[in-house]
Amino acid sequence: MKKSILLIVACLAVFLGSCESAVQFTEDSSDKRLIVVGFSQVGAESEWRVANTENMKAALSEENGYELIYDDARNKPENQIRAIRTFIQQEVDYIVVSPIVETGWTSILEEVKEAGIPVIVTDRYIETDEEDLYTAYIGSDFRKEGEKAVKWLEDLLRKQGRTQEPVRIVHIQGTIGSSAQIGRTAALEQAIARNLNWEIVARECGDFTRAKAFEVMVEILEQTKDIDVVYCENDGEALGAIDAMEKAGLKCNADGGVIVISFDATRLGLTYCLQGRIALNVECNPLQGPYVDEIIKRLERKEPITRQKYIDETQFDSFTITQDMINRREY
Ligand code: GYE
Repeated sequence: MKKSILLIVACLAVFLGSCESAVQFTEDSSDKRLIVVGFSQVGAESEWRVANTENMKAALSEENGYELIYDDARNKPENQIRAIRTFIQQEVDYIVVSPIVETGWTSILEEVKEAGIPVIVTDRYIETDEEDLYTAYIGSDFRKEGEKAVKWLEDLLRKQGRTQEPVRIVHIQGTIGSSAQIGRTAALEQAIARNLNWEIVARECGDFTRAKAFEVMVEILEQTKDIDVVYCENDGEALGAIDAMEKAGLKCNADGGVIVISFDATRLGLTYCLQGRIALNVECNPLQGPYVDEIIKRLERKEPITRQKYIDETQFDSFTITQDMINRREY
């Protein structure tokens, strides 16, 4: 009898011992818990956007310490507000947002602030007077991109001796109210104001998509085919506009044809550039994921961060681009 009591006590001791080690294990794993991030993306309107989404997902992966809740807003600002409200309810650790348009952010970001969740804005900007509504920004200087484009065009036209004769420009804009549209449009407008021979013969919104740009360009060509330059605010639009022009019998090239200007410099856009059909492609770098990861990791370690960062960007033109440059591209 005594022996069996001893045995029961011994078993209990082993059992309790294993419980203790189980508790120990749970504590250890909670130290390595995943950082929960809600990411509200614009949509999937362009090749640039797809590359940006893939890059973000790779940087904010589970292997890298994250649980990513991804939301595609399908280019509708109201979807974006709804997604962010859901992230608050889910008590995420961080919110990353690529804003479709610049306006309409104050009240939702106040709700986020109230909940104590840091916000990292990527790609496009938000318009707000209250600086502390977001923690950090990483993206592109769209105004500067536009300025590079018009400067290149001014130089080309000067070289071609076209400083007096009328330069007839078609302007295909991106999603109205987005930072990429606002910055790239502003640079063109400023250039038109200083080049008295430049004129806008048509201006339409292509919504950053190839299909929409094709549609609007077909309509424009019904009005006029007397076009010197087509300024498109991304590669998708440039491809759509070129499809329409070539179908109508126009040649796109910087040497006597229609000069097509584009932004993004995705592989496909650069292939058109190598073929001479896009004259200038200003790079817009979508590889922003590693910066977002770095900011979050720094915030976790309570280290200082750079609050505002513009990513490095270059440009390519049909006179100097090579296949090798395209091969080296990541997107
Ligand atoms: O140029 C376009 C995209 O905001 C930088 O959005 C981005 C723009 C990019 O869909 O292709």
